[in-house]
Amino acid sequence: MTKKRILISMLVLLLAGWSSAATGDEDGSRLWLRLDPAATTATITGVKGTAMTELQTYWQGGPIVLKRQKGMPQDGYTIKSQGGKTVIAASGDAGLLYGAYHLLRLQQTGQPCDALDISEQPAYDLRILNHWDNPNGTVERGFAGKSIFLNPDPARMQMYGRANASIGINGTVLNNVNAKPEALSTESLLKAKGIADQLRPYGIRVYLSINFASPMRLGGLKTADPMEADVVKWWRDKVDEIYKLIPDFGGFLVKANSEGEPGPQDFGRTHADGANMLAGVLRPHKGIVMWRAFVYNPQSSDRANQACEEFMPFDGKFADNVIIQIKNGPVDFQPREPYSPLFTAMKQTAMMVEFQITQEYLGAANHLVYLAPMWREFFSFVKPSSLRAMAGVANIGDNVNWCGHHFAQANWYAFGRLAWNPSLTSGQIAEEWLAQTFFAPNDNTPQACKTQILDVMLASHEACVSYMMPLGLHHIFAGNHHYGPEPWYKPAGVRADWTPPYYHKADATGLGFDRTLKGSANVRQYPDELCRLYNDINTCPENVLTWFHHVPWDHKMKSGRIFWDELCHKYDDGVHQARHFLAVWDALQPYVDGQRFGEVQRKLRIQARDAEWWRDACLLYFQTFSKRPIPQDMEHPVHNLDEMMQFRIRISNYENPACGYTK
Ligand code: GCW
Repeated sequence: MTKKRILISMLVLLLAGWSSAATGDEDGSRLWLRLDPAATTATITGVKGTAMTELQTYWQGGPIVLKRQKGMPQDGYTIKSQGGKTVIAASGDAGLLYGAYHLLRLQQTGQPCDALDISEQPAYDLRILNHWDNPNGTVERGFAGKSIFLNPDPARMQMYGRANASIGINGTVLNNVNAKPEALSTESLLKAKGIADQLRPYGIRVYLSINFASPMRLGGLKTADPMEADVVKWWRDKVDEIYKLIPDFGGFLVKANSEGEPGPQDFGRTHADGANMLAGVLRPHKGIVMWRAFVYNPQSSDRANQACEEFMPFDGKFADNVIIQIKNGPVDFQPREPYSPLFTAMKQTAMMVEFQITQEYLGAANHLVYLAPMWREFFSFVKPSSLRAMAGVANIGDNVNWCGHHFAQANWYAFGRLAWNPSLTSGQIAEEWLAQTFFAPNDNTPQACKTQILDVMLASHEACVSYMMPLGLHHIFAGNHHYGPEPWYKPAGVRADWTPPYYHKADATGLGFDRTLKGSANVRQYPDELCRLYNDINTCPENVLTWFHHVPWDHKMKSGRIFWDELCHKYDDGVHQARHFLAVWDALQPYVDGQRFGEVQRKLRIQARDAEWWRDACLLYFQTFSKRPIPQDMEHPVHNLDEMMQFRIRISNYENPACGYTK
């Protein structure tokens, strides 16, 4: 080859490389941390550790000093520009790490980094992910593949550590709350130790879910009665074994006497007896017990009443290292629920909220539903300062993109950011996530496109509520997989509180669950002012109307429409919004890499079809009770009810719904 030809072919190669870097496909595996290693290593001095390594690798600015400073709040940090340097100060390694990620976030979102005077501290000391991962690698309500902890891959664990640390998450429960006794076998503990060792550099402690009957089923004892000395001894020995392996082990998460899981009530003891016994053996090691309030039995006339009924008698009776972990709503992670009244009823008990990041009831990993607005809604009722901690049920699996849907990563991100600071707005969080995940500071995406996709995120939760369960409807999902609509589902032999008719109570007079003082009196569990508000059909907010009332089909709504017409319009609005989301995304094609663009587009198409499926199935079914026409001024169903009732979702494994509704 002549010199000239060599030069030309080099140029061609260079250009090819350059163009694929500019438009190159991305698989989403880097999450929001799409930082490229810095070309030259910046001068980072001071405390050595993960903060220093991260900055040395990714920081593209001037010199940084990492400084330990006594007396600062746990995990808090300051970042100050001083004499040409940036000084990050914190009392410990975790604070320095959070400060480092703060700085990297500024860099990645293109913000000025030269005159900084930042001071941060988290709202909660405990910011914890709950993984519902099973020992065989499946993930309950997981839609992103298998458990990342099955065969923990070091590179993946490192990325998991970095991602969590970058948003302030500092704890992880490694296994499902439906826990197998084997979770505490020596073999499992050794595995947990391996994971703990990999996550420690990122300030993350590990916790385990336990099976309350472990002393019997693993230890061979005759009982698991928390008042029996040999049971207490079994737990003490087990806990000692754990702390020998994992000196900074966080503690236990417990689902007891719920949905068939064993608990202290099986031995004639109370939740307080059970929780306090475990708290006692963990206390010398500074471990905690997170005891879940998600308990209900099939006999009750209103499942929404039960957490208060079961837990109020024990308010003030739990040990100080027990935290009661309460789902945000009184039933179960529905698209919209009022807040769980236990949060305002309990006065002398440490509480934490459990949000569900994985979209069990929100379209799995197929629908774009940004959850920050839903969580912020919870905080408009429950004061953040009344809580001790925050937990989120993870949406993470071994899929290349971690969460199954590129936009589901935003929910992991938002959970961490809100656990750090629950008063951040949904918009702020979405904007910074989008900037890091999709748009580089100097890219050429038109501002209008950026604003539109931000608006899609912000509207997505309400849209999903509209096309699935507007106006306070809840739990009208298909049995088991909870993906599509099945408001008619009521097979013989299934307990009533697992079937939709228990919740919607559709009949010739109207729709909804009467939880007023004349009904199940659930309203009484709320503070007086809210009780009055919810109890009266004319003052009850319409977005929870059928949650609290059996609403007559002709009830006059604020819009002037009758309830039936309003319901129809809500469903239809939801469908139109879902289609609009797709249109907004399509306009982004020139500005997003091909792989992620295509993957998101495919999911948005599923979402738009599913929205139609929801609308048609629910309206046609409820119409058999309302006997009223679909209003003329909206789109009419394009399916038939029989077709909808016969339709079975085509998924071999319901925990991984590959596709939504298609004919
Ligand atoms: O929402 C229900 C889920 C179960 C889950 C349970 C719980 C882990 O359908 O899959 O079990 O709640 O939170 O314990």
